Amino acid sequence: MLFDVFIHCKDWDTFVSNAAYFRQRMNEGEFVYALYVAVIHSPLAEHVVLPPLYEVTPHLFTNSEVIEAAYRAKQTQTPGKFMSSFTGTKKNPEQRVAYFGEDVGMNTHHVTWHMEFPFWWQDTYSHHLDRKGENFFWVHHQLTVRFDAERLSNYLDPVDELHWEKPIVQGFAPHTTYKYGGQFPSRPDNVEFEDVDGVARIRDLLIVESRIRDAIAHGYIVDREGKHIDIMNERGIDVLGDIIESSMYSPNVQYYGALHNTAHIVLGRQADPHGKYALPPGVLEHFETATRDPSFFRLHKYMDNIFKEHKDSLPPYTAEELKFNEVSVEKVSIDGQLETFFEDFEYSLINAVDDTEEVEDVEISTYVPRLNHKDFAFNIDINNNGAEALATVRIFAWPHLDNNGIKFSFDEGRWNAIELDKFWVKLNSGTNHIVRKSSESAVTVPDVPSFATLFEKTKAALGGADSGLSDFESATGIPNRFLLPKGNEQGLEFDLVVAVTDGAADAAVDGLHDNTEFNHYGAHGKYPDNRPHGYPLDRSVPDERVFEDLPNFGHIQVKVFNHGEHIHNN
Ligand SMILES: [Cu+2]
Repeated sequence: MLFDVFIHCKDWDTFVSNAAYFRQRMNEGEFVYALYVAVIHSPLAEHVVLPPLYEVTPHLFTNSEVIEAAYRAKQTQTPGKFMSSFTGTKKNPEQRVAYFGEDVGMNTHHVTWHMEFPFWWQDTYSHHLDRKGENFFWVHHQLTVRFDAERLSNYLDPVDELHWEKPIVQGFAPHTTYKYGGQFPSRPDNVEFEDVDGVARIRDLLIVESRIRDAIAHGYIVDREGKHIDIMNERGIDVLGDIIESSMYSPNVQYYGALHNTAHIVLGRQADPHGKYALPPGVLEHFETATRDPSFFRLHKYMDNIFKEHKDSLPPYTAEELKFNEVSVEKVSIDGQLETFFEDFEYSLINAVDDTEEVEDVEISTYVPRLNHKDFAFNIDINNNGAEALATVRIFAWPHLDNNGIKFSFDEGRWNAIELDKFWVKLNSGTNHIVRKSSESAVTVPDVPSFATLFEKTKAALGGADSGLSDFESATGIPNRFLLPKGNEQGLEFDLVVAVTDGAADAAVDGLHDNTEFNHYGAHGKYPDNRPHGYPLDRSVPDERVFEDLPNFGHIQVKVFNHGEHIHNN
């Protein structure tokens, strides 16, 4: 309802006045959520840069131990800077990849994506969210394959999919607390699923799953009126995404249910499925905290495999469809080392503690280690024997070997491919040398400056200076720090592939080659790429010679190193 109020405001003054009024009267969490979604979508709030959520609601991003220290600092009026550590201990193998699921930037990415594409969105608010269902598949698919690459970097097996009739292998102790309402519940290892009162029975989830798998096998979805919607085409994935999430775009919620949303709640409530202990909702029930729990990735592996069933049912691309006139990729190489490291990142906890006018604020912050990578650039040499042409360049990488040291087949590899970049260029006749920097990746976003910096720059802008904040207008994307998986000491080997395809055929809007700021996940207006997400690796590849013989396709081996470097800031 609060979002409704904001989105229907007709001018800036009304919008801001309503925000100020309801800030005093609404539940804090609801207020922040409604305001953020409204700022992202309202035409009135275009160009507004939202402060990083980990500084607005720090409770959802750091440990209760750190939050307690913050309260003590405030009470005793002693400034403090506290170390946040990841939740487990070395006895838990999952701890080796906690830097991924518990990263404040990753958590922000996940919640921001869900704010760009709310499952409850209705087009009557203002506009249609183009390819929302497909985007739902793709953003979570990328999290799934990226997490597996992090696991390989740390000598862990890939994630197994969740199974309703088998125990939830990993437990989770969140060490996280609500600002109001107590600790997030914990779950021991190997819990068996139980029905959740008032939410769903496990057998209902199994039934809904089998209806979805049936639709995939049939190649069509049955809508509310009983009409068939064909999904055996490149737009099928979009309808399936709407159904599986499910969103208001689902053509038949009554029949296909809301597998993903219900699963999050059912999994999140396994600590108190019958509400006997009045425990608050689990971490899986908030977008900010969900990726902290390793079972998030089990749940999404399960969804991802349903999507795979559909993608694999579509006819593979032929060489004819994939080739691009007279264009060939001559050489692909990397400038610099693909190397990752850890660094301490500090952010303010001032909003974690309550504020009163009589009590002075003191500086309270936390720092946490986080993954980053050294700068590098892709070098791509392209030969164009035809006339000047617009081209789409798509760069992916997949681990060369699986957890048993066995080489991935092309077909397994392409499904595990991490999308590193996608951009449009104008190719001249003859040779073209393209240098694309890691910082330019369209799938990533830079870190939003701190609240304090945003205040300063805004003040300066009011005084006439350029705010210099336009890079941060959209925070929807993977943090650029996470562009590369961690890798390891010996270098984790990846297959890096570059597909150069016909830009004129791919582009859904004009002038893409001029736009280097194109936001990969952006929801406003028409999605700029006509091709399905993951193209041309989104469909099964029964014969890899189709790709290996394709002139406009480059394929090299690279290694990602991590030498244990950690840059401390204190
Ligand atoms: Cu999600």
